[in-house]
Amino acid sequence: MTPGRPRPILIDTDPSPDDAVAMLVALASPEDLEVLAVTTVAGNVPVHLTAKNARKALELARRTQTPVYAGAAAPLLRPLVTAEQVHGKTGFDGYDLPDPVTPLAAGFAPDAIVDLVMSRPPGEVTLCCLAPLTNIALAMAKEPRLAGHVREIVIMGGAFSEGGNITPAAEFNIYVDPEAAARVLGCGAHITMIPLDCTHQALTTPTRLEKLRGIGTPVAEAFYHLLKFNKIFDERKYGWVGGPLHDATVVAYLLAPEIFSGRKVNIEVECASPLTLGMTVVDWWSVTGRTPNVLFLRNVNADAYFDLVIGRLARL
Ligand SMILES: [Ca+2]
Repeated sequence: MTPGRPRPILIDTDPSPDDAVAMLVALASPEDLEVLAVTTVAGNVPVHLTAKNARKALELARRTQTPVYAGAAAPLLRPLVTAEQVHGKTGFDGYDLPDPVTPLAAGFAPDAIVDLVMSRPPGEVTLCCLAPLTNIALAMAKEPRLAGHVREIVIMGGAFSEGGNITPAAEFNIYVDPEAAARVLGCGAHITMIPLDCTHQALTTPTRLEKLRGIGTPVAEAFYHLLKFNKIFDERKYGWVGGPLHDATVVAYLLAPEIFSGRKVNIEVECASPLTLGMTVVDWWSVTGRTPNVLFLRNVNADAYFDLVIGRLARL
């Protein structure tokens, strides 16, 4: 990694609006981040829709030079579970964006991940994981040296004392493909995880949404409506004012790590129990003696986070 050079990243994602905010904040920050590609996977909605939504967001922001690859259509071992109840049938309900005209990049996302990481020197590329970890696990299966070659893997996923959001025990991204998550958490790379404990502090309150809308650009207007649609479900579910802006925390962490805090801990993923499938078992108090494998970010300064996100979106 050359000092002063933007940090190369890959964004693996299943857009819904909070994923798209993460992508656009990264693309609006070329002095800090170089987005090599966006890779999409089945998650919030099926993969043909996540691949479409990623390109919708890039076209809205006029950043179509970033290649978008489509990846896995289903988890490694299990049938796909989606989240249309939160994001609507398209994954992007709440604001009509035109169908994209930019074609998908040729190739399968896990192959592209391997090629883009391995074509660079070791310790360069950071993987930003905003979705079930199927593509990443497949890439690691194809190229076992991948984990030793990345700089860092930053994952939005998991939960500790906050409990789950898809089952009482599990967070959605980990629950959808627990075997992939277990594979990635056990890979030996430098892994940072941003769980629900953290993202549930970062709510799209009316004041923050109005500030976003106040930018007055087409990007701001679209995300004002998309995030407003999203929070209807969350507000009903949690009884909060606003919904969590989960996935943009990953990019915010790369831009401003000082607004997050956490601890290096051991985390294992439950892959067997029907009751707690996909639970991230966080050894916060180090009671097991298992080697810490994850920097687990439990807190964020939410005002600083939204200032950063809104400030960067205002550039587009
Ligand atoms: Ca996501």
